[in-house]
Amino acid sequence: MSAREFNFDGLVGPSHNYAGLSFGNVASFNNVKSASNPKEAALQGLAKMRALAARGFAQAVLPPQDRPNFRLLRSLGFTGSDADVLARAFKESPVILACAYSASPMWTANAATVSPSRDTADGRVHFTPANLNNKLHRALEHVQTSRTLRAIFGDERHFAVHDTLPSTPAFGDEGAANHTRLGAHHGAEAVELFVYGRVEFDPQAPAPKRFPARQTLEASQAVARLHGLADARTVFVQQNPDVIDQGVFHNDVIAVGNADVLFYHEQAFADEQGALFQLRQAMAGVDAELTPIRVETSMVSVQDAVHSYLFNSQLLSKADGKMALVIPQECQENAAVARYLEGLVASGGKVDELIHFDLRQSMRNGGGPACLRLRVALDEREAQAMHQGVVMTEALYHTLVAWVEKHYRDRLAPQDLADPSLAVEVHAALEELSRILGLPGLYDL
Ligand code: SUG
Repeated sequence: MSAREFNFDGLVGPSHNYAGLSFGNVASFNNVKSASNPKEAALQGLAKMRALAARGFAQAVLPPQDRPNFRLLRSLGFTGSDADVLARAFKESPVILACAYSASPMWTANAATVSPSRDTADGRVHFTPANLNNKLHRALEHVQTSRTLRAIFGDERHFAVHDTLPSTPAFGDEGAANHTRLGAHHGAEAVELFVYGRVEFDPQAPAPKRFPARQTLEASQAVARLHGLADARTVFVQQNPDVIDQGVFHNDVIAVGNADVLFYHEQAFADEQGALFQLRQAMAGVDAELTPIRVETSMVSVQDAVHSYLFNSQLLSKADGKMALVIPQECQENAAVARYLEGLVASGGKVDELIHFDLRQSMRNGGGPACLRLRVALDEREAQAMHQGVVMTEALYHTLVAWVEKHYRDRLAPQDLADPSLAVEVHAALEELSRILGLPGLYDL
């Protein structure tokens, strides 16, 4: 049966701000404490969704999460009324308050790992929400993410939403940002590639020295087991620890796959030749041939890749068999990257089109086009079985733009997180959003 790849983009929440919470993520660190514009951030994300939906790509939206997370604040000893909790947290630990307020669920590539039904033993689509346990602000996400995925993919004849892995360093799991499928096309059986940063139970295995490796081999293996993936069609490869130390905190900052194409930087993997060999062998088993697009350091340095987010792009299959590369506008502002891209589309290869977006608000926290989307390949029956209210249409786009215009602020500075009315505004916005999306009870408000 044919299948389409839906991109579920995260709708940026009303508390989007720059708190410098992600050690190892260069952009997050560099923009700490600058003022954000949540309204602009949400509109930039919606513009991307609308444009891609209008081009005929299957597009849906994942809603933001309730913030601040009062459960976290209360569990850490901030007591009293909601206003008291906020005031005390701001005074005693503004960084914890920022964690409770983070709009990080917008980066839905980290929401879960998804295996389409063609790959799994029981023929259902499997989801494992990521525990994101490397960072406090992100470790909060999986509770609502699980609830949201179960609301959208509730039909157990077609979908299985697993519990997250144990939230402990051995099972650090960052979801689809370290996972991709390679095969002939979206509807075909494919090889699932898991890229990990370190190995918990092998202290001899190479690991980064400066910045954390967020994904473990043990976590990737557990997800593959839970999803019932065949060994012969599952490949685990290690990310190059040196690039993690240069700011490549997820594999999707240095590589992206789509259908038979793997677009990657020559320094992406610890053992490039070994990775290609394993992939080619596994892909032979699904009658597909790998098309590598390898970018050399002499053309684009790791630093240029990290600053432009060249590889945090979406590779999208078009009806004519070619692919479009969805890039952030920063790629055109970087001379080496712009030159490389010009050559790429002129080369006569699979990628023959560039689609660029202004995603500056998200980019300033280290989130490019690919961070903002979770890929879910669905056949026609599965696409019908999921909740329909999240599918991006022209009508939904306009409704959401009006909703953003009504509820979002256009400036959030660090001290604004202490303002008790912000919490009230976020609540009101989400209550209305759950109605718009036809998901009553989505939040525990
Ligand atoms: O986890 N930034 C996110 C960016 C996630 C990007 N996702 C992918 N590469 N798939 C992170 O580092 C910054 C939040 C702050 O500093 O306020 C943040 O969480």
